[in-house]
Amino acid sequence: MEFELLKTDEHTKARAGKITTSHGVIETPIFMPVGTVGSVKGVHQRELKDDINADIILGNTYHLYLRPQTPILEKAGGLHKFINWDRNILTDSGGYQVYSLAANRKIKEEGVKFKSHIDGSFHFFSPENVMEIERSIGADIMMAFDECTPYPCEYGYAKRSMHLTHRWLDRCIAHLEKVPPKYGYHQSLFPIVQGSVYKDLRTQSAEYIASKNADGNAIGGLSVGEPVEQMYEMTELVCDILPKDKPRYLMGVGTPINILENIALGVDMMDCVMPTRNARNGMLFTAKGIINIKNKKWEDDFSPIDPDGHTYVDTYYTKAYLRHLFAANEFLGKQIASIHNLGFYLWLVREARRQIIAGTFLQWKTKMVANMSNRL
Ligand code: PRF
Repeated sequence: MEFELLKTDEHTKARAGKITTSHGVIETPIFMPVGTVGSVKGVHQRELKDDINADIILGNTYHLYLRPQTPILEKAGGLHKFINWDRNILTDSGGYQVYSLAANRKIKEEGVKFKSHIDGSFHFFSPENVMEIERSIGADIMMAFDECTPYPCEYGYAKRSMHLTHRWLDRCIAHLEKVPPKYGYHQSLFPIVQGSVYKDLRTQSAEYIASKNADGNAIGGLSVGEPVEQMYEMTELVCDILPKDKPRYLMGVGTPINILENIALGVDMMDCVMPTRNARNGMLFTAKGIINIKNKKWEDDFSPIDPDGHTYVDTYYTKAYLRHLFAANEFLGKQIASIHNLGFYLWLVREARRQIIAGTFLQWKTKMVANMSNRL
C-alpha cells in the first residue's frame, strides 16, 4: 500500500491524500460504507460503484467467521470474489463486535471466548486466529485484534486493556509473518490506538502504535458514548502523534458533523453504520439539514427527495412517494433512503477533499456544520 499526502490545510489539520492498493485508489479523506456480512444493507454492488462511488467498503471478521464461515470464503477465492466487488475492502477484527454483540464473553491474555449471537455456540478469538481469518477473507486492510473499552471506563481498567491491546498487536504482527496472503496481493495491517478518554494513556498508546511503522493507523475506543468534545480532544491528541505520512482511520464515526470535525483534526478515513441504519428508520441527511421522511408534513410534497443530491434516487423519486413507502413498510423505501444517505456521505468527504485542496476547507466546514444540524 502507498499513501501520498497531497495537501495539508493551512487553517486546520485537515489533509487530502491518496491511498493506492492492489484494488485501486482511495482518495482521502474517505468515508467507508459498512458491509458487515458482505452486504451494504439494501444497496447493490452496482449502485455502490456507479452511483455512490465508494472506493472501499467494510466487512466484519466476527460476522463473516460465523456466517458464511471461513472455508466458504476460501472456496470462493476471498470476499472480493464472493460478493463480486473489485474495489477495496477493509475488515474489522472482531475486537469491537465481540464486545458489542456476543451474548457473553470472557477476556483473557490468550484471547476472547464468546458465544455466537446467531446460534449460541461458543468460539474463541485470539490475535493469531483472527489474523488467519482476515487472511482468508482477503481484505486489503486488516484491523489488528484489540479490546474496545466501554464508556465510562475506570482508569485502571483502561490502562490494563490498552496494554493488552498492545501485546495482542505484537502477536498479530508476529503471526502474520507466518501466514502469507492467500490470494496473491498485499494486505495491510492497521494497528489500533486505545486508552479510553485518558490523555496520558492515549499519548502512550499513540506512541506505541506509531513505533510499529504500519501502512496505516487507527483510532479505536471513541464514539462509544463519551461527550463529542472529549472525542475531538482525543482524536486531535492522537493525530498529532501518529505519523504524517500514513493514513489515519477513526473507527465507527459518525454523524456528518462528526465527519467534518474529525477531518479538521487530521483524520483520513472513517466508517459508520449511521447512514444506512438511520436510513432504514427514515432519517435522511442532506446539506441543508436532517429530514425525517416519516413526518406527515411530507405527505403531499411532490418535490425531489434532495434536489441537491448526488445519486439518481435524489431526483428520480419524490418526498411524498418515499414517505408513502415508509408508511407502507416497503423494502424499496429503505433501499432508496440508504442510497441517498451513502451518496450524501460520499459527496461530503469528496467535497471536503476538494475544499482542502482549494484552501477553502475551514470556511466551507463552518457553513456546513451550521446547516447540517437543521431539522427540515
Ligand atoms: N475497535 C475495533 N473496531 C471498532 C472500534 C474499536 O475500538 C470502534 C470504536 N468506535 C468501532 N469499531 N476493532
